[in-house]
Amino acid sequence: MDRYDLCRALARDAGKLAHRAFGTSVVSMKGRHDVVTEMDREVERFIRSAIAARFPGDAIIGEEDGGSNGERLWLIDPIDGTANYARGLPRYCVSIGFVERGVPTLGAIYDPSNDWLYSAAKGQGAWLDGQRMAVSPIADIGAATVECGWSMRRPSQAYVDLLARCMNAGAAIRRSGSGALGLADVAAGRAEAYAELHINAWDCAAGLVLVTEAGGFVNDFFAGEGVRDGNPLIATNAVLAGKLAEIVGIPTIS
Ligand code: LIP
Repeated sequence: MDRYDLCRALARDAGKLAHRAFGTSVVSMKGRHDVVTEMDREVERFIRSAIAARFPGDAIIGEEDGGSNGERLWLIDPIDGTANYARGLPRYCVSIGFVERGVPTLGAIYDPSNDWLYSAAKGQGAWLDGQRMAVSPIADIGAATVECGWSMRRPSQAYVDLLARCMNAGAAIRRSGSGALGLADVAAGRAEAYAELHINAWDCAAGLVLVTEAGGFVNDFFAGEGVRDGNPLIATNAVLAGKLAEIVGIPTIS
């Protein structure tokens, strides 16, 4: 079993484990509007042990138990959209990304509520189960839907200003509570863009591969200390990239 096969199989198996406690797992708070459940921790342990058993030399960083960087690095969000998961809202996923020497090369996102497996490997396209995915061709920001991810990691006013810039440009706005599924929607052409002022590497590593392999554009998220500290993120098609970068305030397009 190679790393891509493992990534996909693990995302699905971990998602089925998570779904057993959907809406019922014991909840605690890591901070304001920052939810964690007992199942987050159990799922991350499940994923970590499977990776360590097959690829013991690889590094692993997970949302709940951290970890250290390495040339071959797995980035795990055991439950992305935890606030939705905890309340029984069917908009959450397991996200597993793999980064080799700073380049994201594998990704799998499993949505248990729909039994949808999104996957991509560098140079092998992006897939929703057996269907090839492609980003939306819409080139007019005034006809675009932009999902604006949100967390308390940036000031509320900065988020309000982001929304205002998107809406003043004519875009429709969405915020669904799962950054990984928001990126999967861009890869599937269900939204024209995903933007967030700050997102963590484990939330987006898999989705970055999905979007690029679906013909889309992402900023250089892993620049600087992106793995350790996170970064701003835009994911869209090539035509809207410049406009999105201006709206979000990402200084350069890589
Ligand atoms: C996620 C955040 C992300 C946000 C998502 C989700 P989770 O956290 O880290 O920035 O846009 O909506 O809330 O669900 O993995 O704790």
